[in-house]
Amino acid sequence: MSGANTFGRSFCVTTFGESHGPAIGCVIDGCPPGIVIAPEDFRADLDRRATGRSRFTSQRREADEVEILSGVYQGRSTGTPIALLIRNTDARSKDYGAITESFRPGHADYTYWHKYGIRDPRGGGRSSARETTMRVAAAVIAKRYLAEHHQIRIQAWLSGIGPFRPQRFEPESIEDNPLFWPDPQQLPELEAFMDGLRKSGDSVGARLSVMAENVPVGLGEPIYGKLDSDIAMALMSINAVKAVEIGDGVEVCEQRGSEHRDELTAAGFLSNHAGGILGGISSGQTIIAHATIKPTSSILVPGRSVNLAGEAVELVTRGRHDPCVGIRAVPIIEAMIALVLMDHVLRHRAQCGDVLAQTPRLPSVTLPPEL
Ligand code: EPS
Repeated sequence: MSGANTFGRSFCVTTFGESHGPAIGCVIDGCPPGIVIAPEDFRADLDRRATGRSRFTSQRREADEVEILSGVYQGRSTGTPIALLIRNTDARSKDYGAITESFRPGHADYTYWHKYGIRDPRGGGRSSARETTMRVAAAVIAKRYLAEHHQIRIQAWLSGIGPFRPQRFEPESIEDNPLFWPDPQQLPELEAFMDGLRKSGDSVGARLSVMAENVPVGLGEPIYGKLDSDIAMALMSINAVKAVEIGDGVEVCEQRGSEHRDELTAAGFLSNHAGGILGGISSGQTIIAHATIKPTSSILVPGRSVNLAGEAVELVTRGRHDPCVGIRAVPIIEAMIALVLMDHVLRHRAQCGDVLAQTPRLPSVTLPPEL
């Protein structure tokens, strides 16, 4: 398959559209029939991802109204391709006049230009964070199916901004603040940091964590369809992600086997260093993953670059940009986990739906994530 704009093997999502084109959209093929879907069901997650909802994000204000073009009849999915469309309503392409002839340092401008020999510089075209809107929309349907059929619940949060790390984990406060931060006591300090950053015209990176509870044992297809390799691919495919970790991630370098292994008892696993995946297959424990996102490259701090002729230029990116694009990635990371799990639930049912294991499944215990 050339082009690579389709994700998943059984629950297949193709996204299309550019940041400043007339619309963005997706086609979902392989969706089970009978799922209740209405345009307003997309609102909550699209709002969590959207720009312009707090002073810590880009001030572009998109309506993000979803039109359901096909695949839904009388409010239920029919099993035929579901096409969703969102029209772009607040693009301001003149902001991009300065970069049509040169390349933002740290941005995909340079690589798109050399790969395709043509690029849509307006809003970053397809390399824009706008592209992630349709991932979130498609995942609303996946999340609903996973919740109804498996009681799977997915929640992400910000687990790092620049030098800050949460000192405590209070899950109920994640959705109560615009930074999706789990430690409310740190918010005044963090908000002051973000305000200072915005005034300086610079940007900062972020780390995100996500957990999926009630995932059944058995999802994932070794060797090349491991659940963790598909999660890694899904998270790394989000624009600006530079690192992905599962469970204890890079911390395993310092661990002993006796420490890392998650011991089994009849009452459940005693720890979750593995992040809910053993040998590429879900263990029935909570799935835990992390993604680290680079600082946005569209910043007001002047930087050296070259123009199309290869001559030296100094570049400042004006316009409406995110000082920390990672903040808006919380629902995006949840969406990608939902799409991977949805795909694997359907794949598992197709191949192994008849398998009966003789050993009782260990109860799933949700342990507080390591900070
Ligand atoms: C983006 C730059 C800004 C953001 C945009 C992502 O776009 P513009 O320059 O057109 O105002 O607002 O994000 C969205 C519009 C969105 O919906 O996520 C970028 O360079 O990635």
